[in-house]
Amino acid sequence: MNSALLIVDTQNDFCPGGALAVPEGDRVVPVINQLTGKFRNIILTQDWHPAGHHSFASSHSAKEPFDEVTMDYGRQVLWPDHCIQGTKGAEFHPDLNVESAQLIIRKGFRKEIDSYSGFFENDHQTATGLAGYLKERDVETLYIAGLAADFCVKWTVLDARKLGFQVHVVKDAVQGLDVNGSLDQAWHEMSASGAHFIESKQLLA
Ligand code: VGL
Ligand code: ZN
Repeated sequence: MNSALLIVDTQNDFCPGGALAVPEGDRVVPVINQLTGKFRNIILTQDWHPAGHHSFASSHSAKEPFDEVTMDYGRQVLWPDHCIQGTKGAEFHPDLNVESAQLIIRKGFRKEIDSYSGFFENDHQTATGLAGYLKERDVETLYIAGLAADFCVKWTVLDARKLGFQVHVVKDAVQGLDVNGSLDQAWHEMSASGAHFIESKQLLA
């Protein structure tokens, strides 16, 4: 059975010093780099927004980052401007081993809709193409790492489970933002979805 390492949004803006920094987000980088040696299939996702993206608080009058609004597709947290196409913040962390990746899925590139999951945009309907790619490559098991545990990692995990993939979240290779309890909730939701949790050392052994 084929497996793949799926590395979610390990980009400068989600690391300390970035526009939407995950506390200790950069801790995942050396862990992920060790894991890449163990996989033949490595896939990256990259948050990739145009300036003025509707998920940015700056695109709404009288809204602050981390406020919520209702979009056509449902609730949306508003974020500081981040991962703007072509900027340093949107680049992968400089120490991340990206050479071994065979596919980069960019997401969130349409102004009107956010995309947390690597599989679907936030309408939960518009596919990114990742599921088709994995299917054609006979990949059935995913090991998931990256940022942020409670947003893009969580939604990628939930969609992967819905699509029937076996999912292992590498616990020490993810870090969360924790907005109003979102991290605890994410662990519960991922667990309830049937995802498994492992430590990197179990994979490296
Ligand atoms: C993410 C918020 C906004 C993530 C991306 O990668 O978890 N979070 N855009
Ligand atoms: Zn984003």
